[in-house]
Amino acid sequence: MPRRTAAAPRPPDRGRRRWWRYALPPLAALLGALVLPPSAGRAPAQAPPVLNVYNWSDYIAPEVLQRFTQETGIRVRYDMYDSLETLEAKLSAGRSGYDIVVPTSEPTFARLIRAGALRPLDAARIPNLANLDPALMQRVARSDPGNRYGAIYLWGTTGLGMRPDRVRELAPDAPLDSLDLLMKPENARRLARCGIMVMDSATDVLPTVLHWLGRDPDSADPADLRAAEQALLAIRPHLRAIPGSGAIVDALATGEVCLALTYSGDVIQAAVRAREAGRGVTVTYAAPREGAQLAFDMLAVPADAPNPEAAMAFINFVLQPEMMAAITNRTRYPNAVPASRPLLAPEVRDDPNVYPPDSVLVRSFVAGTPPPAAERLRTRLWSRFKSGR
Ligand code: N2P
Repeated sequence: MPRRTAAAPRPPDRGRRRWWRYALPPLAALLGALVLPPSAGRAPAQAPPVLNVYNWSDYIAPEVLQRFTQETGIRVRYDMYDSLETLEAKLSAGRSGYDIVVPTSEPTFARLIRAGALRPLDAARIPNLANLDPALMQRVARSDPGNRYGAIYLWGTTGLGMRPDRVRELAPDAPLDSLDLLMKPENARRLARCGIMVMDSATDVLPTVLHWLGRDPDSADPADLRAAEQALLAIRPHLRAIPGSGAIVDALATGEVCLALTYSGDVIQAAVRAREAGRGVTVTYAAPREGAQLAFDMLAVPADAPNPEAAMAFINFVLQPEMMAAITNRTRYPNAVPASRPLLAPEVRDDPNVYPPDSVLVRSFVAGTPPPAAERLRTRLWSRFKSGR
């Protein structure tokens, strides 16, 4: 940015001073104040430090951000996304301006590490890394050997959100805990009347569909992907919409749809909101009995983060058991800090849809990272599904 005039040497004064010589510096300052962002003219020492967070929607307890600012003096600028595709597009353009992002361990976090787009965590500044469950951190070491680039924030499953009373009414013989409820066209056809949505994310939906078909969720085989496309196109006419996951929380909570394929905690949040609204809408979650997709979402720092120190301080702050408990209580996603468990509200701690029991975990799977060519096929498949062709 060009420096302003103050430091420029002036020609020696030849006697007749011109008014604009005096007017120029204040005018420049005034223009600068109008044109430049507020922090640009301030000395760094005076500027309040800012942490730029890019996180999933409905994925924080607001009081945690307030406490962070109170205790550290660091202000938080907070933006949200509701799919891995949106996050990845933003980060791959570079210079996102974010200090904290929350990619899923695979494929997004894995790809970001490989692309050099993340900065290693500064473990010396994050003593609370020791609070993380080593067994869970071991599971994400496949994408991040040695756990150098990320700490598990929250995790969860992908499954079915539904209004069980409406579903039973319209499809009495359909199983409530199986993906057949959505993926068998005869079920989708009957439920279309009360509204079905599938979240808009090839990355998070295709592995679930492939797994339901009995194929490898990470398959790069065009035949497998064609089968998944056929299955999706067969239910496409019965879907009300394929919106971002954020919109599905509202649609379930208000009763606008009776079936949706989306993230576990989002459904449970919708169930809580529906109950609180008291209008007779009941929402439940089911992890598919065929085996649920399990996802670990990582606290990570972009390589070009403007304020990496604040990012490390934030990760350390969030990993305190008390903060993690507040976040899980609010979002209904499980965390990876065991010492937070006794601090959880009993109805959250004991909800098998929040903390899946072993019977669900043994059948679950974690998606991998398809090679670029397969990724391109998946993206194209998904746009055909969305347009219904
Ligand atoms: C938050 C969804 C986050 C879950 N609304 C993604 N694994």
